[in-house]
Amino acid sequence: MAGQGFDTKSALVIVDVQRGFCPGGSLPVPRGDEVVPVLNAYIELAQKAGATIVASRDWHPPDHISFRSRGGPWPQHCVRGTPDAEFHPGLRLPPETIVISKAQDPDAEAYSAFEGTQLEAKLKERAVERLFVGGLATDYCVKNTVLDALRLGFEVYLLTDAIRAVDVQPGDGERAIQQMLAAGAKPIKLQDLSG
Ligand code: VGL
Ligand code: ZN
Repeated sequence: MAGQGFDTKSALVIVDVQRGFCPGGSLPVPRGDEVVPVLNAYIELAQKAGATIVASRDWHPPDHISFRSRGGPWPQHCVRGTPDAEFHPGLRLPPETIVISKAQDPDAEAYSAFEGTQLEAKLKERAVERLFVGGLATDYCVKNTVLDALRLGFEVYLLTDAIRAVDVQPGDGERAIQQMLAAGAKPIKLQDLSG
């Protein structure tokens, strides 16, 4: 037992667990859907402890700069208001979940859930000091969210059993994990919390 569980000064931050990033979606992360049952277990623990629960979502306009139609690296994905942008239907988000919609500016990429959103303000409002971050994808939005959180002074736990990588290049996910840990994130798994 790590003794580092959820409390009222903690937030569970679930990054981009959307249909579009799961098998069958427009930008599928290999085995992306495997994070869903694990995150549901974290959600239960967080709820019991009175922690804040945040879910970010990629919420692009149809002409987003990251799309191939505009010379970007990605197929069109997670266009706001479409089924592809919905949270994975198996993810049991409680009604009080704070939903953060990101990367809405057509002309700017924004991988971090903090970039151009109210996330930092909402966490500060609740006096949250410690974040538990999981979701999709390890090598893009999870990485950038974790690195921003550390820069902003949050204590950050990386949920290593609730992340999956795109791995455009083999090893990208593993390198992203090493980068997050080197920057100060602490790795944690469900079994460390639930004993
Ligand atoms: C993401 C690629 C493009 C992510 C978002 O959520 O990790 N990856 N847009
Ligand atoms: Zn995107």
